Amino acid sequence: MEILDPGSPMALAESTRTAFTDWTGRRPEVVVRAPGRVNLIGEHVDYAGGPVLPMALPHATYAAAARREDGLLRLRSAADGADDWEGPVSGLGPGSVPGWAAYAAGVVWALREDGVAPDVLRGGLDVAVGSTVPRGAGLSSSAALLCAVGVTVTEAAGLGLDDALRARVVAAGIRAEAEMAGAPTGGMDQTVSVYARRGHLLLVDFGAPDPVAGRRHVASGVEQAGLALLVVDTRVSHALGDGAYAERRADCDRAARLLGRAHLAHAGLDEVAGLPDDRVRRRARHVVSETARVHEVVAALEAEDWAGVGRAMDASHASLRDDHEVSAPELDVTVEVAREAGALGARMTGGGFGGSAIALVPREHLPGVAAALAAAYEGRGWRAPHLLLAEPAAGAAHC
Ligand code: GAF
Repeated sequence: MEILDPGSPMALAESTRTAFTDWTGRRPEVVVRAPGRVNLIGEHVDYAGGPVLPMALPHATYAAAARREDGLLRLRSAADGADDWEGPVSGLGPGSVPGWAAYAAGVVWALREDGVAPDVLRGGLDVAVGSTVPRGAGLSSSAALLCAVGVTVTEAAGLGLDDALRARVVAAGIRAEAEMAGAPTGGMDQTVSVYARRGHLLLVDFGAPDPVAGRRHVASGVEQAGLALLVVDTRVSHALGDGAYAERRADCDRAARLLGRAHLAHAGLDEVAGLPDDRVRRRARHVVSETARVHEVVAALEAEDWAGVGRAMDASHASLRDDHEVSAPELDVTVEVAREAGALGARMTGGGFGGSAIALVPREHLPGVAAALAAAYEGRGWRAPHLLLAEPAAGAAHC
């Protein structure tokens, strides 16, 4: 079974530099790395004002860039089938850019709208990107792209990436994904790609009045405890994913309105039980119960109670499968097989409807879990899953 190697950051930065030079005939002025992410727990709660606990992956997107003087944005990706794109920065706007380039151009547009780096964006930019974040795997290849390009803009302007500027890059990434790429995400993915710290999970409370106070780095301790976080990419991505994500958001917004709550995650289970519509009630129950599980996991991590972390992961999966209805058969089989083969807990991770699962596995059980997954997939006639090891990496920075 294939283990997806994140590659060496130095080698990947160098190959992105070379790709840029081969394409433009000049040296890039900046090279930036921004990671994909995997979420340990706190799923489908960011858009409902709840807490999340993701980490950055060592798998990342690399972007090399240099300024221009003619107002053009030119984009190139090393990904298979990704066409080059170019157009004036001044002409960017929702609906103006197709495909992958909508993300890269989108963040440039959103930064320009916010007044960040006006000189760089007046002059234009050449940007070449390459990535080791698997696409369509629920591991935020899009946030990695958004944040990598966003930070190349701020770096090209010579701006120091302080906390306030990071927040503007995150906001531009969220806006670009919603308005240029049509995906109304909750903000977890862009936040962790920009703010993550090596060896740590990032607790972000999307219901906190102050977003800075709502963020805390939590030491992982997984590796030191002889455990591993195994990510299993089912390699299935269900087409209904996009519309269904927006439907979940709409159900949660409705529940919050009915309860008179600014943030559904702040409601109590008793309140939610009184909601009139069965589907909306189950969606709300997921949000409220998942919110409690995030706090349980933070406490369990701090107490090194690994069985407790595993139990909460299992309960999270059941809630996402039964109440929020965002799982998929491949994800359900993956978590069951991983547990039977020795995982302490397992759950789907990310938006769902396919994509990836995450399992907390004692290191000595890793080969057994991999073999059991290979057999289970083969027995069902499914393509073998891809595996990767989630070792918490740092957030976006220049290379
Ligand atoms: C996707 C979204 F982009 C996030 O904002 C989050 O809602 C996640 O699905 C589910 O937890 O990754």
